[in-house]
Amino acid sequence: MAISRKGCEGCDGITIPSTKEVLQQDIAKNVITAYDRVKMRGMEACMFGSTGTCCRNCNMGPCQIIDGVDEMIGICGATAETVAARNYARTIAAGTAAHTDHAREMVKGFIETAKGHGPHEIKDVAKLMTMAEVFKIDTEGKDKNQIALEIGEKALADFGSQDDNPVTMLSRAPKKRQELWKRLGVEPRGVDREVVEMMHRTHMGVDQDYKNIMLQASRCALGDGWGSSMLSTELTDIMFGTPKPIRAIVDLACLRKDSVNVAVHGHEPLLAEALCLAANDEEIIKAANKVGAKGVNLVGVCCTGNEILMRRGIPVAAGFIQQEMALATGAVEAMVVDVQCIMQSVQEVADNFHTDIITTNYRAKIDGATHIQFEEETPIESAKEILKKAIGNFKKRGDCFIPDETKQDVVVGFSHETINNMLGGTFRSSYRPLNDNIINGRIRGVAAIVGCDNYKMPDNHHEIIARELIKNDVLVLATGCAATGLGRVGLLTPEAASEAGPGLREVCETVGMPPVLHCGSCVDNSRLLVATSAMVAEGGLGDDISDLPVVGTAPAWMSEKAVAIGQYFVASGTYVIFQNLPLTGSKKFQKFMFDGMDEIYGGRWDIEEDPVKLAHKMIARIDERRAALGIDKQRERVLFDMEMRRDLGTGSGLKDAGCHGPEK
Ligand code: SF4
Ligand code: MSK
Repeated sequence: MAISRKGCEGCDGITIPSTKEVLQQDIAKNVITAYDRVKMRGMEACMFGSTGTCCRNCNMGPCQIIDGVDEMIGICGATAETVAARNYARTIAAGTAAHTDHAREMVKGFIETAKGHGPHEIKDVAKLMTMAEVFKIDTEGKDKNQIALEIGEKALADFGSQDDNPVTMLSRAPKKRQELWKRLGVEPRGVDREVVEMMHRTHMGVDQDYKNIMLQASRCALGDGWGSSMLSTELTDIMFGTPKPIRAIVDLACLRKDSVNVAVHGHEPLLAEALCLAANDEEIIKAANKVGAKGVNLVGVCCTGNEILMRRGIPVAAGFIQQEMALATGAVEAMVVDVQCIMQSVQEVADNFHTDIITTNYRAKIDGATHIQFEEETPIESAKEILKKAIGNFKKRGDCFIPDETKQDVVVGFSHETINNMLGGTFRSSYRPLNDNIINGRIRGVAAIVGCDNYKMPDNHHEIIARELIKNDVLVLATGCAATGLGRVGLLTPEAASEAGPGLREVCETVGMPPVLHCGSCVDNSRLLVATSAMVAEGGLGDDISDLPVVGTAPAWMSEKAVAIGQYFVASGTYVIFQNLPLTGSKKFQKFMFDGMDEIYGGRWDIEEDPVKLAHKMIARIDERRAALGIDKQRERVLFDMEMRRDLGTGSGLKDAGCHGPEK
């Protein structure tokens, strides 16, 4: 592409200081970013594609459907609602497939670890025992590896199961929810099977009833959330450790001038964990020293970044929206990628510098990049080969610019277990204090802000929504690139509690926790399913997830995975709101996804472009749920005496992790 940037030309609409700083540098003047490509396209996105009514499922089309216009239905007679539902369902199937293929690799890695192969070990024995119970494995007289092997084999069977039994983890949902799924016939069976059936049913001439299509779409999405994603999260925790609160830093400032910078980008923590181990190996440190570097500085990008941030405190340099910017600093010797959310443009940006893009997974190659296959049987050897290639680039580094001022502290590591211990204490871990604080109104409700960044929208929408929510006493749980963005603006620190409403602030300051809790990567949204089930089990907030004052959003979604995540939350009984969705091209389908879903699942989709209004729609739903539970009155008398403050509980271990709230 032949355009060259002058200063921060094209920076309008960008609010991220480090991005702006990098783009203003001379070294970045030839770097074309996705921001530029959005502008260079010079045309609006296709109306039919954006609203869900473009069908290209057979070669009589493509057909662009206009709702309500008889001449503008499909050649085959497909209506706007059929086409919109089919497209939506296929998006969910694609998102589920991505999570599922990722999860399968993690389960296979877990089995290898259980067999004693490779560098990893069974770290979290308590969680191993919890999973043994879920999988109904007799643990008597067996060592941890034996138990892990049995869990791994049963977990692997959940992907390809051909019988009609539901996936194992579904039993963790509240009983009432399980019964509903059974009645509706949406209990996911083998996860792979649900994706295949979804693709079949949306093939030309098969399922042509939008409500029936969406039943299978829910089943497929539930197979993602309660099946593959949950397996991935739980077994990864057992292998690499369940996250605990840890301090770290985010933003491009975590790159180092004096070290070989290796950015690890993608999703699967097997590669990233191996790189972490190899980076501290004496042979690698010596090789780095030999070229004049202090060592290898590993930094994360996207959800791989979140995985190693949560467990090891390794800094995250960039979320999705800054992947090109990390390279444009000129300070990265190699960007090592595996699967999902890696833009092809990273190669073009890297071509301006000394940087190697190293692909590592046979599924995901990029034209022009170097491929070094990550061998799961010999992970450390693969990781060392990759790092040696990066070290070899260090002396070739030319001018570079690291925006040092933008370094941001964060406290991360809020797994379901952490939240459980945080308010209840290590020795009496329970969701009781969280439920009580919701009942007494100090915490108005819980909102998940998850998912991607998107170049089509201003990059501060996560921040606007989060600030509005915490100001109104809503505790925010964040995952994925949304969490990285919220970290970049300082909301993942206990000090951010000063911006919260009085009730939430009191809870955060007493416990020493941030008002926005980083719960992990995009597969880790399954942690939120476990947390909501635990809240129901604790009692006092109804007997199903749909009774809880809990809502979710992935406002700036980009990936198909976000729609799969949204659908599994809706089908689990949660209100989910995005800034846009490809369903507005059919009035009937949209009404069904909003009101129809609510009638069936007690959870629904919604759309609101304006971030402040979006936050207030979430709050309105929380208040509606509070009123239905009869706890809306409590919010009016949030008085804190010393005894009540003590009741909040301080046995979280958070203070030990250095997470003190502001001194009183
Ligand atoms: Fe057109 Fe029907 Fe073919 Fe879709 S399936 S492209 S609506 S003819
Ligand atoms: S990486 S799926 S941009 S959250 Fe999980 Fe970020 Fe969305 Fe990819």
